[in-house]
Amino acid sequence: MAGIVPSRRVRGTPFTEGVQAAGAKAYTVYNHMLLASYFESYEADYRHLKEHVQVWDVAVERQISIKGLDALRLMRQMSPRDMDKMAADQCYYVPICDHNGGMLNDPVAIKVAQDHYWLSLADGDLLQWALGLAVGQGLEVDIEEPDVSPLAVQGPKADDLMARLFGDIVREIKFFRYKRLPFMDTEFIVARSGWSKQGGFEIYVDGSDYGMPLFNRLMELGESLNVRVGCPNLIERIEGGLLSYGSDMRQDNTPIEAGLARFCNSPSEYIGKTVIEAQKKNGPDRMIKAVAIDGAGDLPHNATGWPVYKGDQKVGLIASAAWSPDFKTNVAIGMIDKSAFAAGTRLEVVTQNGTRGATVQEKFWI
Ligand code: THG
Repeated sequence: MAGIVPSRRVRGTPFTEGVQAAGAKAYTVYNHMLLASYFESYEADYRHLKEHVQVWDVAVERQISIKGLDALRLMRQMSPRDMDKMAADQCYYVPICDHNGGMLNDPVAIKVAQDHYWLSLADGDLLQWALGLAVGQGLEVDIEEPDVSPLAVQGPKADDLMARLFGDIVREIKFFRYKRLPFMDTEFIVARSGWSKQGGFEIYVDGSDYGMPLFNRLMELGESLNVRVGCPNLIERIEGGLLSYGSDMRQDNTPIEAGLARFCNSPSEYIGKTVIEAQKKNGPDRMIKAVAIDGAGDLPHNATGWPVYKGDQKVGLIASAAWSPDFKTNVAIGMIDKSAFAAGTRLEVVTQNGTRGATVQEKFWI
């Protein structure tokens, strides 16, 4: 494929200079911004991520800031998760839905203060939904996209690298909790989170000018830990069942279908609740499943989603698939109809390079 031309619409990030210099070989566009897809290769990046530590430019995880007297009220309306249980230093993975329970996004919510939340977005223009709800109801909140760009530090040596920069206090940060830690003349929210199952942190870099100084400092301090610039890895995230909004699930899926029922526990009258509660009770008609696809690791690129059949019946779609060097199979994420989603069910996956057998798995690999 040809290259991508950055512009005001297809934005670079505060770290793009570092990502370019590190030799990103391909980019995708996410929230109108550049996101690297791989550096050496998907497999080489994967191996390194699982053994060492990587610094990821995930500035594409844009924040919506919701601040003011009615911030909690708006969050209660938008979130199927019980926002009243959220601790002052907590982050919540929250599916956000329309009135039919259709997913609009699956951000990480960060409680910045009692009257201030950030929603760290997946790919989609959720700011317009939040603004519409606020303006339409005359809520007392300010809603904006602040100049905040997450930088992730992921991998088994993430604690060691982060401790070199911020001190041993980072080791005390619990999963999906944060601390405010100093850098230069400012401080950042540093959370134990990130889009891999290898462990690590996300630094919410508040102020673009701090981007490259922080990036360079991490690369310097991590040299003896074999740090590399990386990015969310297709293979590792499929093994871990980390869903990609827009690919694995969309507005025509509910969070129950997406396997996110455990995040739908709010007692408030949030938007989409009727449909979501009914599906929790009766079970969804289709669901996200781990699927192992037969054959060698020579699947073509999956740009459109591959239809899945059981006999001559179309029973679903696979939007994410990759060869897993560790599990020695093609790992995939499918949205599969109830008639075919029991573990062990044999399926046929139609790729642009031919049809492959596949098996529904009990659970994801990691
Ligand atoms: N971090 C931040 N923002 C993000 C992402 C992130 N925005 C975009 C995208 N990722 C949103 N999607 C997800 C999907 C999964 C998770 C986080 C964000 C995730 N899930 C854990 C899991 O499934 O194992 C568990 C979450 C939990 O138990 O609360 O981490 O990565 N800032």
